[in-house]
Order: sequence, then C-alpha cells, then structure tokens
Amino acid sequence: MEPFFFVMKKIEHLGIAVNNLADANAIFKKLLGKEHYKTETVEHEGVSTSFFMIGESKIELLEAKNEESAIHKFIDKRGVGMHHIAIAVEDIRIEMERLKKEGFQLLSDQPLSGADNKLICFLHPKTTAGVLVELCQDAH
Ligand code: CMX
Repeated sequence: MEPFFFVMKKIEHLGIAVNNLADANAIFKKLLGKEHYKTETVEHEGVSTSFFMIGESKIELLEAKNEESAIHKFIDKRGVGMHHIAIAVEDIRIEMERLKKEGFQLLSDQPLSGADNKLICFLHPKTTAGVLVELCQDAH
C-alpha cells in the first residue's frame, strides 16, 4: 500500500447544505468573485448541486430535491451550513478497506457514483469526530 500522505491527496471539496441553490449561488458568486462552473442533479441522493472552484479545491452547494434526501433531513435537524468534507483519494477501494479495518463506519460497501464524475463513499460522522467525510476518486 502507498504511504498515507500519498493516497489521501487533498481536500477535494466542502459540501454546504442550502435551502435554495439559486440564492446560494448568488451569495457564493459575490463571495468568491466568480460563477459556479457546473450544476448537476444526483437523483439517487435526491440533491441538486452546484460547484465553484477555489484554488485546487471546490465548494459544492447542495439543495434537497425531496424529503427523503439526506440534505432535507440534515437541514431539518441542524439547519443550513457545512454538511461534509470530501477528500480526494488515489484508490477508493484501498482506502475503504483500510478505513474499515481502522474501525470507521462506511456508509456503503461499494463506491457509489457521485456528482462531478466521482466514485464516492461516505463515512458515518459518529466515527469521524462529528464530521461527515466523503472519500472521492476520479471516475475514469
Ligand atoms: N454531519 C455531521 N453529523 C451529521 C450529519 C452531517 N452531515 N448528518 C447527520 N448527522 C448526525 C445527526 O445530527 C445525528 O446526530 P445525533 O445522534 O447527535 O442527533 C446522527 O448523525 C444521526 O445519525 P443516523 O441516525 O445514523 O442517521 P441519519 O438518518 O441522520 O443520517 C447520515 C446521517 C450521515 C448517515 C446520512 O445523512 C447519510 O447517509 N449521508 C451520506 C449521503 C449524503 O449525505 N448525501 C447527500 C450529499 C450527496 C452529494 O454530495 O452529492
């Protein structure tokens, strides 16, 4: 296995739960001084998303599309704001295996397809110091 510092590459994006994507896009356009570069709906997660580049990383804004969405439940319980931190990994399957052995709770057994052309896996926030962590690998 590669050394830890190599396989966990960088903060890929920060996910922010919002009530209204258009309103949040306008706020982040003013804040960052640039437009979002894409919008995307992820049907199986029940979310509409938009992405802004900031240096090497991204900000993902997430609006719930229905009441079953994790984003709807999150806002209902905790309000809008920081939802997750996504870490880019070299090989998601190797990381999932390593982290499972380390005692982290993976929220899926296999990588799922996520927004922005990624393979993703979430780790339960109860096992990651209260922060929802997403692993993501470029889907080739
Ligand atoms: N960050 C930190 N804590 C969170 C959280 C988050 N984003 N979402 C939920 N929690 C907390 C809840 O507040 C609750 O804490 P308390 O027990 O202290 O009240 C606890 O986690 C609940 O855990 P649970 O009952 O096991 O599960 P929930 O039904 O609340 O679901 C979670 C939580 C993380 C398992 C679920 O949201 C999930 O599977 N998330 C992964 C998928 C996802 O978030 N999709 C949306 C983004 C998609 C994208 O990026 O494209």
